[in-house]
Amino acid sequence: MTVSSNLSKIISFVTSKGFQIHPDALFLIEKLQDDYFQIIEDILSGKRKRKEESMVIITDDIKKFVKDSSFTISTENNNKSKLIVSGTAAKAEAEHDQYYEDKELTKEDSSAYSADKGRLYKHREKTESFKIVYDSNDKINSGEGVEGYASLFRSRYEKSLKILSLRQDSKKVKKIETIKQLFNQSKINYNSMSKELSNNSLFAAGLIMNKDIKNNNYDITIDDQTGLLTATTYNDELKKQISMLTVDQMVMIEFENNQQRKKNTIKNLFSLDIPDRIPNKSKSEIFSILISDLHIGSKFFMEKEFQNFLEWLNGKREGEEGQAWEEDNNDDIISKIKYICICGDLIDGIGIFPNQDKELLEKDSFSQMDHAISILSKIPKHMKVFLIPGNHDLGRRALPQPAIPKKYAEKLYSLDNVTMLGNPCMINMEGIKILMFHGQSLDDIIASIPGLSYSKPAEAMKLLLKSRHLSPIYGQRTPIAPEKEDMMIIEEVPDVLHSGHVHVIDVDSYKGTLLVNSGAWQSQTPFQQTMGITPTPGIAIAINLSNLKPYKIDFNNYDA
Ligand code: D5M
Ligand code: FE
Ligand code: ZN
Repeated sequence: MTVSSNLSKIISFVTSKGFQIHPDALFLIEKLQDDYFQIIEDILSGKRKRKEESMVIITDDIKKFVKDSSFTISTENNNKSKLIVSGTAAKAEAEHDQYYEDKELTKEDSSAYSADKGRLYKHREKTESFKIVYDSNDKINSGEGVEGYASLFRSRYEKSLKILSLRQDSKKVKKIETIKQLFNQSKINYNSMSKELSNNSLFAAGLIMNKDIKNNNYDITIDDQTGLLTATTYNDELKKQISMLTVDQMVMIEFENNQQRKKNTIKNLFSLDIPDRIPNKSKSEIFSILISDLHIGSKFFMEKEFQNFLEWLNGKREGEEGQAWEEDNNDDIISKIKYICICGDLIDGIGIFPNQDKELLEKDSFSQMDHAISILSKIPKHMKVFLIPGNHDLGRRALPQPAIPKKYAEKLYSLDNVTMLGNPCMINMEGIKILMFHGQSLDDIIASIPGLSYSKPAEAMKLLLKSRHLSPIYGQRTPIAPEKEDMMIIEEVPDVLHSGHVHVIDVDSYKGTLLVNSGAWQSQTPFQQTMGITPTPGIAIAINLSNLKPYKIDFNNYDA
């Protein structure tokens, strides 16, 4: 990389943040080489915290920053020569420990550093930088029976309310109990209707208990832990809006109470939704591969295509190009791949549905697992693999699912480059937040929301973001465990939502979040045929983390 391109990168980075940089400071920071973007971020966040009026980065900002981080700066020839970032070994070590504590990197990353002591900045560029933001596996602690479900829904309501409270108009929300008291008071004293009621608009928020289509109206009933409230609409636009909501998701209703008709008439409806935003991007061009649903052990597992994929990962297929989801090609993806996300259904399992054994090549899940392990161990060791379970894998079936238990996958746990996680989980990869969820609930969503189909799973995934919940519908096909805490709520907005389960590749985006359904490596099974599901197997999705651009890499019709 030339110096001038470094300088222009720094300038455009700083200006993209709404700041400017003094030429001397630019010269100084450029000498810091590898880590200047992080340093600029830290300087700007310090400036914002101190509410500084100046929007210009000057040399003092940089010197102050570098000193703060316990390194000393020594400059030679009046700043004209190289700026040396030096420190004692102990200082560097402490900084290193802090860095890895902050990033929660794995031991092997950390020990790799030790072999290269003193070259911290250089090293940061080379190692992968990831953090498990949350892993449902770590929190699984089932409640008991009915009390478990009561606390699960209490948790869902409370977490949803917290998300809702970020909306300005949510301040007007009243408890249903309070609203009912207001109604009773105004019934007793007809002449003096309370101010709240005469204001016309009331706000309530709760989980949707019921949606009821009548001839020309739509009723919706919500529960906010203090009571139930039913509201009605005759308006076509609102009726359509209600049809797109799932039961058991949180909704805020603005309504008016019509005393004569004894009805609450809906004026507006709001789901939690995600805010429109610009997603995070990694600083350098790093790729993450998204795949799912291998179904190893099934007669329909496409082993040949998957071996092609493994060969490609191992660089044995030079010249194969990734096809951009839209237009231009990228012929150099392999050298930039650092991560592989596998979104569940690693094996086909046994007894998952009636007569499944007729579709199995390997009729016990242990031999399926052994096969799976021998396949996954062919992934190059410098690529970090994140693996979550699906409904065909070993372990608990109900959501949230713990990581595939160690007793069934000892060897996978011993592979240095594999991290076993629960379903769902969120990983911060080079600054990009990827939410991984196998996607079991998509069946219920596709079945209950008009206009959705198995051929466009990303449309169904949008509903997950809108409802801020990965499995909003309770009591249908998706088993949900009576956990004390609802871990399926989407508390943190992801940059990428990765699912599988549907076996159909689909990529879309919603309010800045990239939605990826990463298809399958299993051809159409007789069961899927009877269900009318046409999979699109044998394709991997690669994501350029520096711009969230998706690439489709098709391993069908490749020569062996
Ligand atoms: O799911 C593979 C595909 O089959 C996916 O599109 C969902 C669909 N599927 C799975 N189970 C059912 C049931 N019980 N009814 C209808 N459709 C279903 P996989 O999890 O890989 O079997
Ligand atoms: Fe599957
Ligand atoms: Zn599945």
